[in-house]
Amino acid sequence: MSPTTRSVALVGVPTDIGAGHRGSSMGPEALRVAKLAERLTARGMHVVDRGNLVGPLNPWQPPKDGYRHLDAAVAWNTSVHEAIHAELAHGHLPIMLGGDHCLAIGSISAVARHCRESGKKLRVLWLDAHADFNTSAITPSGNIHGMPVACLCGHGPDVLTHIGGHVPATTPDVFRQIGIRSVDEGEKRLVHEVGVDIYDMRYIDEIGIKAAMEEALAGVDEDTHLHVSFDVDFLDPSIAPGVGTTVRGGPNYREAQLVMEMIADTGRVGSLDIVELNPAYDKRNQTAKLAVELVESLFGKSTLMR
Ligand code: 6HN
Ligand code: MN
Ligand code: MN
Ligand code: MN
Repeated sequence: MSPTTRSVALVGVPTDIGAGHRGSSMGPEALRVAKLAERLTARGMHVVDRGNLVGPLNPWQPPKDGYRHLDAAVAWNTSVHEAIHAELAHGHLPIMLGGDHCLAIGSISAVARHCRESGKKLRVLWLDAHADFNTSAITPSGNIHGMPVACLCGHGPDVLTHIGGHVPATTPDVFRQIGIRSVDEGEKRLVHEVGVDIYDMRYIDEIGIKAAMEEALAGVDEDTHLHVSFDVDFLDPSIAPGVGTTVRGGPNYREAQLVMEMIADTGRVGSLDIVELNPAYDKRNQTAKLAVELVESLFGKSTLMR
């Protein structure tokens, strides 16, 4: 392995504990079947598949005090935090194979901790149809996958905001949310109040995906650790039906590719979540295959001729 070879660790987290539809627990295996490891290896990366973390089964209970499955979500996220932090501490680039998006509490708190320890600046690119900034007081569903960004910024139950031991795990200014088109009423007020930088679909329609990405990536430099949290429902459902929470009007195939290519051009990607992929809603694993194609672009595969 040459010293410049990126060493990548795949960490499967087979749970749908935070979601309102069952099935994203099958995401890690669908990504393996779609040849994620093989494709990254073909790009010259050194890939190790760590297998799957283990945790509680989904009890499929209604929400209690504004949260569905809070205890189990804490258990899964605690394991994720430790696993992702260990990979980073060893110099590996972790790719979390979700699982639903509540798991970003564990992964991003670990990345933030690693950045504090290594003196890096954190920037999180949150690719999603949703802002995921609900709290128990405003959530329409109680589903914790609608709450991870709020929890990471200190708005949430102690058992989730304290994962990793630093409260808040990070701050709203590190986030750039791209592709947003479904935000609940109370959630909208809260993201404005705390000042999350949101590149919603209306803005992207108006200025174009290239200009939006230039803004989202402004200020990224050699000291920046870029974390990409890729919720597959970011993509337009016409190309990515395999998610539980489809919202029309997302980026099309080429727009999504350009997003990944522009992130790759920075050369600063240090960690990645692939979440909310739901094989129960997919056909012939097409959404997993598309996610793998996009991840290849995120790591430098390009059709560029100049
Ligand atoms: N996701 N805002 C809705 C809720 O129930 O809080 C949907 C959240 C979806 C979360 O897709 O990661
Ligand atoms: Mn190692
Ligand atoms: Mn999400
Ligand atoms: Mn989403």
